[in-house]
Amino acid sequence: MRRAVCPGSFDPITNGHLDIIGRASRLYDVVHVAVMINQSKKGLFSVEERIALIRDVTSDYENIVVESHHGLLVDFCKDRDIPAIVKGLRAVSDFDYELQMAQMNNGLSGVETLFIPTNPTYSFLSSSLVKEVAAWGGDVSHLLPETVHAALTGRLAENKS
Ligand code: COD
Repeated sequence: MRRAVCPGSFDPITNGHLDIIGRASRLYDVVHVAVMINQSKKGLFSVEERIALIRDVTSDYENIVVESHHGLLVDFCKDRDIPAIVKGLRAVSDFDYELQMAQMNNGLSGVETLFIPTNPTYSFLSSSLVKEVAAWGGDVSHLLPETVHAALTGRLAENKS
């Protein structure tokens, strides 16, 4: 079985993430989507909420498993016998840090990182930008799956009241 992981914060999942996950699912038998827990960064959504949203928007795929992990990504890979990390590359600005992480992860455990070029429609898209624009009332509905957009709108309204 060829396995890969798509890791991230996914706070929340965007169409850019979903595009990469969908493309990875055509290349591997099983794709693990790992919501990496960073306790020093308070998210807009809890880890459980992020997992529920990802499960909802990937429900049409039969080979995607959604999980969370607290710790090193290489340990997540080791525990599940995953030899490949799949990342999306948006722009040159992503490259430096992604290269550092890929080389560190390879040096730590031999795991390989494969980069998929972003769909140009989503090359500017990040969860943080979407949250910022939505918080100021901008329309981000075309950048998120429908359920995620509804969850984001709801959460921002809750936080305002
Ligand atoms: N188009 C294409 N791909 C995209 C887009 C887009 N518009 N947006 C995001 N992506 C892809 C990128 O590959 C990105 O890396 C990934 O989705 C996740 O994005 P985010 O923003 O949700 O998550 P990040 O960048 O905060 O994730 C960083 C990790 C959590 C993966 C990283 O910090 C990590 O591996 N942490 C675990 C601890 C660890 O092992 N640290 C040592 C690393 S060497």
